[in-house]
Amino acid sequence: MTPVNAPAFVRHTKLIEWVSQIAELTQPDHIEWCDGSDVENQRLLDLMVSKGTLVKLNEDKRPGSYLARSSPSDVARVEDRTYICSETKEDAGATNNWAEPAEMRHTLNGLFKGCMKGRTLYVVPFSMGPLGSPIAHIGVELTDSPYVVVNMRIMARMGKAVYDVLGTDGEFIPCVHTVASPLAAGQSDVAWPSNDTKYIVHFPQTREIWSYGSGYGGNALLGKKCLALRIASAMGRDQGWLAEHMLILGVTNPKGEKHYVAAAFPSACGKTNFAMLIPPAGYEGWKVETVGDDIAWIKPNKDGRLYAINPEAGFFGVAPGTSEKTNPNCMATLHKEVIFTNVALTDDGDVWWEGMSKELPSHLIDWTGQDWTPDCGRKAAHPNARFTVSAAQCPSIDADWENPAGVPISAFIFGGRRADTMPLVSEAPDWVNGVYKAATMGSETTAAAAGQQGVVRSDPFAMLPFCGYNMGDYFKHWLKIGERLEADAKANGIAMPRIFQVNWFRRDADGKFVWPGFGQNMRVLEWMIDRCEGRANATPSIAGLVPAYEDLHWQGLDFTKSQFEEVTRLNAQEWHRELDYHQALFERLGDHVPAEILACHDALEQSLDQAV
Ligand code: TSX
Ligand code: MN
Repeated sequence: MTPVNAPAFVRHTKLIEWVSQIAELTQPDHIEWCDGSDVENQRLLDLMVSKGTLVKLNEDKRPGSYLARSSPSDVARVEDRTYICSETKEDAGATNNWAEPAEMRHTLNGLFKGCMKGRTLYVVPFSMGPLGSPIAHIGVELTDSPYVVVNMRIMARMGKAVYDVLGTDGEFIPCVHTVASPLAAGQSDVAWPSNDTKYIVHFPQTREIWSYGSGYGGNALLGKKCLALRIASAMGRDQGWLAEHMLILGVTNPKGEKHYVAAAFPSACGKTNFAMLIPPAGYEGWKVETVGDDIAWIKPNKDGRLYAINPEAGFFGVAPGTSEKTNPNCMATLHKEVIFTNVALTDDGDVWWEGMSKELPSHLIDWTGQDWTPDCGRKAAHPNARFTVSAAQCPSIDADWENPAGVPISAFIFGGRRADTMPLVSEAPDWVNGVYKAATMGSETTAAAAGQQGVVRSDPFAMLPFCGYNMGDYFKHWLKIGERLEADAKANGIAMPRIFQVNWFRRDADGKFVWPGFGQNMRVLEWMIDRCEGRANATPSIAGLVPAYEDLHWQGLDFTKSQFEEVTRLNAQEWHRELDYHQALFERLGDHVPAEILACHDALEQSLDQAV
């Protein structure tokens, strides 16, 4: 192997050796060591405009912004092509695809041979978490996609400064990505190269990521789901911390009491909207500030508290449904320097998507590049269309969002989309019951996703697609963190983080949403903060500790006691069915489910029998 030349700012011998190895395997025409500079970024953007990968948007309406249209066969994460290659199948657990590591290495070695021919290999150094933070981790992604480079620059701290932190022998997580579309000499490229064969592969033991055939989102921006969740969850298990699929927000009341909460929701529950919530009328003097909208890395501190960072630097959010009504902070964030993917293009060079405005534009270019009119019968934007934008541009960004020490977490929130059974809000009586709640959470599949309504799909901790090891062991890890925290908190005379469950999506008999949601969720946040401060009332129930109508504040909203009854009613029959769902989940997960969790289930069944 002949070592490749690296610029002077790269002083890490092992890294240069690894790049040389991968270059020998993948055979790129060129190698570029990215420095993350504005000049480099603009050069790549211009290159992609000239190749048709990007459309430059109207500079007056959307300064510095671009639109990418992916191949219609490359529009989302591919869970059935995602592998956790731990030593044993048991360690990956029932919820992950597993392949024997040596066998998978052999497969990948064959696939990656010559896969970058005719392309440039970009070396992309990035930090997940503020540069140099003790909670942060470094990755280096080798990719043949310039689209990945410009997106990684927004989503992570990317560039030269990472090499300074790495030094000559610092640790990094190697990530190899290819669109798997080699070009023969003279062969012209397509706007969005990809391959019908796709592999998203994780080796948790050696902490490596290999991604083949897709250029989209979590399949290709390897710092996000692959590193910050799947690999990091396994690191957290080994090192005593948590890598979670959670937003982080700070709430401040008019007295100036500030609490940070971390919240996990499955997809299509409006995580980004909640992270950027604007307090409604009646909440003058309150503030909600955003630390992150998707991922939290959380470490127990000696003081007995949990401290969380957002490992990301940007938002890679779903565009459809985002509007001035649903999320004004997000709309403001998108005013400049955005990369849009698979949204529609307006005639004046701006973007549009379903749900952005009530009035439909009379003409658009849709996400496939075709003419679109309101009566054409097709969607203008793909339902999974995305924006990539710097978190620093968010008007509600928290002053401490880049604090290397993280922010102290007062409470966890777990939620799902449920038409019935689950009340608006409940609190777990203790940590173990909180872990039970999170372990058994689920969401109704939307009609679009499953072709049917009302089917509850379990999504423990909203981590089903993102846990890099056995889900039962993951529950155990949460219990262990709780035990450690309980001891440290007690010694320091401080309260444990509380664990809440919410449901913004209860429906009445006519199928109408009963809870107004969005900014009005502030009322639920207020109750949680008051619980943390030891002020608010709660009553035990089968769903945990729940507020009565009088325990929430209703200033500024006309919401009657009977409406409250609709969003909080507990029904024994529904709960019997619910506990059956939990039983089925535990059977599926197998014998790694902790005994404490099974004991919670038994206790719930008993109290349900007694209550009826
Ligand atoms: O994001 C949502 N949140 C959290 C906001 C802080 N959404 C959107 C989910 C899709 C991504 C919600 N949708 C929420 C919610 O709290 N609630 C609902 C359901 C709902 C939808 C519309 C109305 C009320 C509730 N009302 C009107 O349309 C007038
Ligand atoms: Mn997510």
